[in-house]
Amino acid sequence: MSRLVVVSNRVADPQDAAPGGLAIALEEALQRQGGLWFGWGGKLCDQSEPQLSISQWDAVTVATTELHKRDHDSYYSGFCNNVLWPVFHNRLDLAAFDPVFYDGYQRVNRQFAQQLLPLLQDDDVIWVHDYHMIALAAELRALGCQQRIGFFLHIPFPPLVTLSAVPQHKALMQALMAFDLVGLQSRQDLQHFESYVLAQADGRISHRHHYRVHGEQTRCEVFPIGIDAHAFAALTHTPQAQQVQSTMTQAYRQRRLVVGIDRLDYSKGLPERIHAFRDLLERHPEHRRSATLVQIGSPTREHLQAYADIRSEFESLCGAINGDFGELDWMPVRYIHQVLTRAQLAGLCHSAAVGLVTPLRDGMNLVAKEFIAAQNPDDPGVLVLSRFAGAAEQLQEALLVNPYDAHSTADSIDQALQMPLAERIERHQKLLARIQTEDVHWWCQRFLQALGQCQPAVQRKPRF
Ligand code: GDG
Repeated sequence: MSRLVVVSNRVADPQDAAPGGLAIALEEALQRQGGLWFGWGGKLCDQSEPQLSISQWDAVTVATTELHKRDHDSYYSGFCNNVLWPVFHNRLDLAAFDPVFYDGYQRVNRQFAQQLLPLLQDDDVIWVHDYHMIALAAELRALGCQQRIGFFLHIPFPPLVTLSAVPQHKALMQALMAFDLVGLQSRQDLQHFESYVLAQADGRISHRHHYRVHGEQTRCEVFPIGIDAHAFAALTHTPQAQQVQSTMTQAYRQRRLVVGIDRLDYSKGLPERIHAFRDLLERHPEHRRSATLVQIGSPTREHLQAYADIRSEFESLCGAINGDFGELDWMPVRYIHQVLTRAQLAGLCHSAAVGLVTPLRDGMNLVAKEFIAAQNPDDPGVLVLSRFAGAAEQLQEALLVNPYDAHSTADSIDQALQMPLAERIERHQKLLARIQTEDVHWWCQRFLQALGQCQPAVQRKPRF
């Protein structure tokens, strides 16, 4: 079995007591095959050369590098989070196209390639993660790397017209074609990829899942990411989760909980969620005093202006709805700007009658799957899910909503709160079966199997 090399912007911390599903799945694959995890360790350097630190974590070698402060600003805050994140989430209005950002992005991708290359062995299989590293395979190939290189995009692949607003879109897509395998979250992402390749890059489909552009050939397929559904369900039995459940029962007595759990990101549709909840209370007064929205908005990328703006917009909407509808012993929205443990999140999901997952755009959305995993199968809550989340393609038995439409989203929350037990059980059984089968291990194995089937670059025809 080939050794697995995982590359991501950040490396998961082995000391993390509550790693997410992705870190668990990748670590498991790395431990099984033996492997190397390479990424930025979180340290910045000034003038000196970025240092590589290498440590061992059972069968896994962890190699972390430093970034120059200037590169970090232009690469991470600049091109990653001021260009690629907003554009790929359909927010051209929030993008800042400064050429300096792209230079930094290329420098960091080149630095990663230069530092990774000497660590590679001949039959390694390399799996690169996410939008921070689109240029990595091209940089590695330029240095002579011939191992198989796969790429998984965790965020949505944007429509042609949106992507082509990025001044460097041609170079980016050319770089993407240097990967042997490109994995996307949803069929819609694949359609967007295909329409770019066919219409903009003058490419063609050579055979199923294989695309050829200017002499480059890559395979592109859909691999929807999953969670470890059994592990998340097991968290609901931990003391921490049960503490949350009893706190919720005491604090809310007969009230029904509607729960939202998100990083406080503008892609997650948090202001729109408050508009929908307000609409629900206005048109369905029977839910006043009886339903409460508990919203975790965990801090994220707080140094960026767009994130400060979404936070103040969201907090002002929470204040207004509580002021307008709150009573001495009931508030419609309880908003918490903190990071909870995963066990606490599982307990919160388990206590909820409704899970409200309404991003405006999302590659997949793991919270939707975690909510399903955490339910009591004999009395499950109902998932209200945005049809603009990649998860909607798999989770058709959820109540699918258009989050821009407050009125119809409110109607779906009302429907969820009133849904008879038999219907809730029927929907939940189907959803649970799907997230248990198509879990994070299934995702990981399918991707690695497909990558293993790709011909190594050395056996392929010349690229240009
Ligand atoms: C990207 C893509 C794609 C949230 N608050 C807390 C906390 N979380 C956890 C959730 C979940 C994870 O963070 C968030 O995952 P999502 O999938 O919802 O969203 P992104 O962070 O935007 O992830 C996304 C994903 O990559 C995987 O490919 O699904 O579309 O955007 O696991 O539970 N965890 C803890 N405390 C919190 O307060 N411990």
